[in-house]
Amino acid sequence: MQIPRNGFRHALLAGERQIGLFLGTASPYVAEMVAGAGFDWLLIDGEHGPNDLRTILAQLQVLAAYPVRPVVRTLDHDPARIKQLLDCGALSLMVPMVETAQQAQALVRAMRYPPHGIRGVGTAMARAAHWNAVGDYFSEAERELCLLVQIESAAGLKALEEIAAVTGVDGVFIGPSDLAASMGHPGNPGHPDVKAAVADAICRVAAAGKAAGVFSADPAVAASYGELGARFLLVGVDTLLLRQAAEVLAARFTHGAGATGAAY
Ligand code: 3PY
Ligand code: MG
Repeated sequence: MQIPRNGFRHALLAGERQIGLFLGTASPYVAEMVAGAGFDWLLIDGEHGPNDLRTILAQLQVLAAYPVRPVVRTLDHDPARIKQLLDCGALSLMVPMVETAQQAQALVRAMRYPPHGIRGVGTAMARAAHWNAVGDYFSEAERELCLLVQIESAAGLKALEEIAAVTGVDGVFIGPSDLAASMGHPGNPGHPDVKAAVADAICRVAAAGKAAGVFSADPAVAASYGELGARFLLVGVDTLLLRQAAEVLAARFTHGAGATGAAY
């Protein structure tokens, strides 16, 4: 038995654009609902979404039946939590708040077994290794696992080239919301200075030879980041899609707003 091929990682390495959606409801049912919507990847959010190991596992299990590629965003840099996510079968991890090359190197080590890293061995308990049924899990994991680091602070921007140069970092995702806060514009990722910083960061990641990623729920802004060379884009959030659609429907019947259906 073999581990699944990590289509997300191979697509990034081949320079193919990946369009994705945030999953923030912590619900396998919702994950399955959007699994066939047409996105290339789905980001299960373990940083801000109310997820725990079991809700992440359940979402990975339902998504395994679909061609869409799941990526898990970690809560933090903790190697013990990273180990459990990998053992649960997450092939691609996105790690928030990376500000130095040393942090990126530590994350690479957290994802690798000795002698290249510090990941503990527990394949008998690991869905990832199909509970020891995968013949050579150790070398297959080395080949298929994908590490995306998030740069989302002024300090991270300063160290961008060193972070991107770390071997084992497959992609660098710019977080406009945290970057906006770090630049003194909390809640305003659309501020011109923030958009300029994001655009510059995308170009610098691409120039460093790594895949750049970014989020914008504004389709025009997301498209402009794509034109600059962002290879893995998040273009929406399931929670926002549901809340906004619910508001439009409610308003249509309660205040008359949206009665034209123009919001759709
Ligand atoms: C951010 O914008 O801060 C994110 O983490 C996601 O885009
Ligand atoms: Mg962020």
